[in-house]
Amino acid sequence: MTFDLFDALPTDPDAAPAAEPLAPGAVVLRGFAREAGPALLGAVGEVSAGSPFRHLVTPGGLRMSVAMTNCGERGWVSDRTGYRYDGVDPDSGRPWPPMPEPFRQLARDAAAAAGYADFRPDACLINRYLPGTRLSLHQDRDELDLRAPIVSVSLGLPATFLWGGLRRADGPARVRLAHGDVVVWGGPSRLVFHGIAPLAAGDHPLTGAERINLTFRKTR
Ligand code: MD3
Ligand code: FE
Repeated sequence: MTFDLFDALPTDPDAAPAAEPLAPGAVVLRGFAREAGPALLGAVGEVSAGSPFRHLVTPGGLRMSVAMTNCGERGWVSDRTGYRYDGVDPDSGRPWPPMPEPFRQLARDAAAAAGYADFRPDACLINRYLPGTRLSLHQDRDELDLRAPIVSVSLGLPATFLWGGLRRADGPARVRLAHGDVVVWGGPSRLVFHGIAPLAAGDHPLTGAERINLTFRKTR
């Protein structure tokens, strides 16, 4: 029988997801957010009803291919004057929607599973990808406290995560991120260059032709 080996693999659906080291300080929790997926996506809908997705402009004047919104005390924004975290949504003129409780809980649990106790993010950037959308290699360094990790949650269509070294010139490694995968980026991995390859077309049962990525951040 061909499938004996596969049958022998652990398949207990209640088993805690394995924490797989990706690089020093970076831990992948495959499927960690799968159960919470529908609740998280519902909350994304509520956040984006208050602060709609928009394509920000880089300081260089380029329109970003990713559509973004935020929730929590502060949100990441970019315009001709630069990048910053802002307590006010520049489009609505009001504070960002509050961080939904399922967001807060998932970020906290994932950070704890990766060895970061008591993670309290004050910002969550929400990225929306459609087929063809990409995110070019960058570092996330607008946060004041670089000792805190960033927790990222992938929902919907799978993507190819590009992972550079600490220098932009280091060629990127590729990692597949699928629905429900959570990655905790801390320590030596906090300042790596990273991006997302152009999203392949597809149809996901929960999001259709979209990929949603949540990144939880402690910005101060
Ligand atoms: C490694 N988002 O929002 S998530 C971003 O899928 C961002 O939308 C990508 O890069 C996305 O800034 C990638 C994985 C990720 C997020 C933040 C990181 C990896 C990171 C910060 C530091 C190091
Ligand atoms: Fe990033």
